[in-house]
Amino acid sequence: MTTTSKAPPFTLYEYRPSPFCVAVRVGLNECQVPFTPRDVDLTKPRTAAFLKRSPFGRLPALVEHRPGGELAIFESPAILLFLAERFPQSPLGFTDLTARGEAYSWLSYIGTGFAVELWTVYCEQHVLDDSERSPRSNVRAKAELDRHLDVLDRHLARRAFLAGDYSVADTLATPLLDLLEQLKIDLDAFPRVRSWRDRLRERPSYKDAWPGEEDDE
Ligand SMILES: N[C@@H](CCC(=O)N[C@@H](CS)C(=O)NCC(=O)O)C(=O)O
Repeated sequence: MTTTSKAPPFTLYEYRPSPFCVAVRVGLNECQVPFTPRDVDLTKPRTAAFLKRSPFGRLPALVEHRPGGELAIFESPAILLFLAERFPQSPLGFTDLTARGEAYSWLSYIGTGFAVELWTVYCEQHVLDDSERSPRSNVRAKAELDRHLDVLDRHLARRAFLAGDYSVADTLATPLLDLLEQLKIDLDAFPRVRSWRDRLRERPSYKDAWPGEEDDE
């Protein structure tokens, strides 16, 4: 990655542990784009300036500083698609219309299907209090997540990545797959999902998304 003394043209507003923010860091690294990270404290009210960039106050938001002003993009799938278009020669760029169509489908599924199933199980285990939690809904949420993992496992029997070559869909999935470990979901029954996750973790873009944190326990 080339560096200059000028401030990088991109600023990433983020909450570091968020998988959606990690996905954007991975995407920026895939494109070899230098950026300035700006942590936003989720416990504090958002500033008016931030809400102009991310109207719902959520993270991540990516800002490209341009001579005539700035372009702000929110929602991690939209940011990744923007990077794919902005840096077409990068691994995120699409080779043809088929690759583009398949990547759109899988990106959409990961952002609205897989992420939601994971979040439901996460809430059952870590967010809801005892009065809201029920063993039945936990079992139901886990069974639904298992069904998704089974479909993914069968899909990955024929390909190394979700949409053929590595794409934005894999970028978004990378940190979400880390959550499976936090949720103690055993991947023995889904060996292709496990090897896909391991392939994604081996990418320098993922390793570089955690500067200085690799050795943390
Ligand atoms: N669909 C959004 C989800 C972003 C999201 O939920 N971000 C969380 C952090 S993980 C957030 O900003 N929460 C604070 C809030 O909703 O006010 C994306 O993909 O960017």
